Amino acid sequence: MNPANLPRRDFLAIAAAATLSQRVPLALAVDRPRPTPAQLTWQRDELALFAHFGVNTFTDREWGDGKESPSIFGPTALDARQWTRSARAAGFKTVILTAKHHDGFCLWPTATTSHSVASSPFRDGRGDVVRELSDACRADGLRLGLYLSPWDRNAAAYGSDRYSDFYCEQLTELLTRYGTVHEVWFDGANGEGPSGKRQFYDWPRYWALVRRLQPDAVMFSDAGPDVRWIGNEAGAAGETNWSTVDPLVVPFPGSDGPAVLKMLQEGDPRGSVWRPGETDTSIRPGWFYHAADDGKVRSVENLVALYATSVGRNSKLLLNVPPTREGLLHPTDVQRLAGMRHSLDALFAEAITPNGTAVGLAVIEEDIRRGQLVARWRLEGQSGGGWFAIANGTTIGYKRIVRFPSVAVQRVRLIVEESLAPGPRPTVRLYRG
Ligand code: FUL
Repeated sequence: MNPANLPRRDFLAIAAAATLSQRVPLALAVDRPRPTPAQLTWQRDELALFAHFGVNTFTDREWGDGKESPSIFGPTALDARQWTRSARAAGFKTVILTAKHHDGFCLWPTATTSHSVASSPFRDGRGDVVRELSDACRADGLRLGLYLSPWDRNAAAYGSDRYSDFYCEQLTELLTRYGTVHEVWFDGANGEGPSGKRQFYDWPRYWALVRRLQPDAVMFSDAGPDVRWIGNEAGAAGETNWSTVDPLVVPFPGSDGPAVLKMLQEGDPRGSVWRPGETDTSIRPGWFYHAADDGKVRSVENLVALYATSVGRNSKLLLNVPPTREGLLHPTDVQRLAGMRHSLDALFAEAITPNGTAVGLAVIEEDIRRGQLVARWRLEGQSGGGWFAIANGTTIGYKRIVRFPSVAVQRVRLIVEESLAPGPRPTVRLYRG
């Protein structure tokens, strides 16, 4: 139900409730952090596909130790177009590839180490998975994202000052050879290297390099700087989820502790920077493909619920769908992705105007170009007599999806009970659910 299509009395009821019930503002809306164009595009995309692929695919492990021989990397039928076509058909807008995972094996022919596809049987040592994926993304109109694990269990330099140079060289290759890279994905994993030492990561240097080479890319990590980890790998953003954070609470990836976790999950209404949360989780129990998990792929119902606990809680869903040893997305996974799309399309096919019909699902949205303001809201319905609450919550942000027991109502209105500042009225669309 777009407000423009509302009967006039409902429009007035919602407008009045939204403006009159706001509490004393904490600040002017113009002072609030707002998304950059790249952050806005990132959020509106809603869905990104994660592809964990590498030597672990062939050893059946989740974390390689860096001692794997490149000779084991031999996908027999790799077809990156099959990945991107499946992703696109399911409404995903970006594919993020593990260009290098903790084992250090590089999926592109890097000049920094021989521990790469160039030493493998894949395409007789002339293969480049990053190139094939970037070409496929371009062909199917998808964005490309790359994950370069800072933890490298193969690199001899790991644990020494030289490692940052090595890491920056790898970043430079990835960010200069393949055209536009839209997201650069950093995790904070930090373990012992071959030298038996932990590594000091020079995050300001890495981030500055990415900004220089790909100014429009968003950078993901616990600490952003552009988008933050949501704090778990189970697929659930906080029910309260601000896109603003206090950067001092999570200064670098790998920061730890209860305050960090709360900041990742919920953000901070008084936070000084815009850093929305990305919810990464896997369609299978692990991140890498294991044939033994073929019967444990998330169901369509589960994926629809996942959409609601991520995108529907002001986050973005990064769903991992790991390629098999052939180098293809597994048919079961592809079928579940298509089922998810079909179910979401059916669920949101037609917004309804109540008029006595039962509603069971609402999609509430703030215009986040103006920042995020709503701190508490209540959805009310009216059937015959007075108004009664049908749902309530805290934050809204880009999108809040709320399901409630179906109720027949004549009209609905959204009451904004608490807002950080006066701002645009959130929109409400209703569905049968
Ligand atoms: C973590 C890694 O340790 C996991 O293997 C996986 O890649 C996950 C997405 O990030 O930090």
